[in-house]
Amino acid sequence: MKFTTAGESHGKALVGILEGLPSNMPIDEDKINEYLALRQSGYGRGGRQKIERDKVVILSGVRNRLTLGSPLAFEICNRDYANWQSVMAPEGADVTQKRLTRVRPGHADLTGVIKYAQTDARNILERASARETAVRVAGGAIAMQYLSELGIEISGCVRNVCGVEDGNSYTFEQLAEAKTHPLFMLDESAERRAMELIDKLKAEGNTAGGIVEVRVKGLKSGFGSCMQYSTKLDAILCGAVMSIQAIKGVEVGLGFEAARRPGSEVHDEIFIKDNKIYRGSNNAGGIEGGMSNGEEIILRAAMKPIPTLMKGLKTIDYVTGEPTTAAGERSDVAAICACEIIVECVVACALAEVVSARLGGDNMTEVKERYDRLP
Ligand code: EPS
Repeated sequence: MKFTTAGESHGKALVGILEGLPSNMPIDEDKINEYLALRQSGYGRGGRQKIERDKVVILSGVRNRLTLGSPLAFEICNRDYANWQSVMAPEGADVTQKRLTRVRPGHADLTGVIKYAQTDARNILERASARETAVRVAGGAIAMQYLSELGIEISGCVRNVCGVEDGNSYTFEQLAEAKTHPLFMLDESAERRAMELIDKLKAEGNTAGGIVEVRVKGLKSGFGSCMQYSTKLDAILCGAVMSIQAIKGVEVGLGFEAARRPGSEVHDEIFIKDNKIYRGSNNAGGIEGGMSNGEEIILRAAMKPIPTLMKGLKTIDYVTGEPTTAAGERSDVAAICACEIIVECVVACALAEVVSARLGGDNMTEVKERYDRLP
């Protein structure tokens, strides 16, 4: 399975191509659109989300709601393009408008203009923008449908917003409720404090990041491999999550905490009862030796604060070389709920690729039979 995306933030549309799906897999467009709407939701979002109403348009690879086994291409239109056509149109545009030269610290602007020999950071930010994550969510929502055919489910919640933490333990089933909360936080007291903090940061022209937790249930053991570094499941999943805009760290299971504890308080002891092997805990987060071990996969990702601050950080104008403050376009204050959805979807894509590489199978029945036969 292979997934490619294209599209600029204020261009005509975002486009995705998902190759390698088996045939005869049901595709539920409503579920894709549900995930797209969830990505747009959450407390702390900015003005752009009032313009966009993301909906997937499937262009190929599906007939009568079933995959054909051919590349599945789809698009999500940018409604904002109507306001940007004169600046962005591929067939001719006024590129003297909407120039961005006051490069933003923490964004791709400065390194991008140097690397791609541009004088206008718009030619960089349009692609570096987190708008691209809409198409990754649509692709991930399709990958989730593949995994769900095998009984593999993905869920998650927000754990921390700019230092306000929810440290409680939740079962996988409890996580489903998180998406009904304004900040996807299950601890209502922490969520209230986080919302107050977002209000305060907004008033200051500031932004917030946070930590999300995403878990996978129902994945059998043995996915990924201990035989070659590039095939290790933790490396693949963490690499995929790190590829999301603004992600600065990923943990598996206990993560960094494992380094602070002795071995006896980290490694999950193994037991057997009624001929069934199980572990007494899941500090490994479901992955040992680069392979799934049959327990829940537990990942946490840290998102840095959004780098477009209304109050503008110190920078230079790249063209004049003069010190100035960074461009402050309209911006989200926090996009941590979007981040949670995106991490789920990116994990779904990466995992579907690993699962399909092991199982193969040209049609969904064949794939299911092969999965069911695994121990
Ligand atoms: C983004 C800047 C903002 C966000 C955008 C990501 O866009 P604009 O400059 O148009 O206001 O709203 O995110 C989305 C549009 C989206 O759908 O998530 C950035 O610079 O990364």
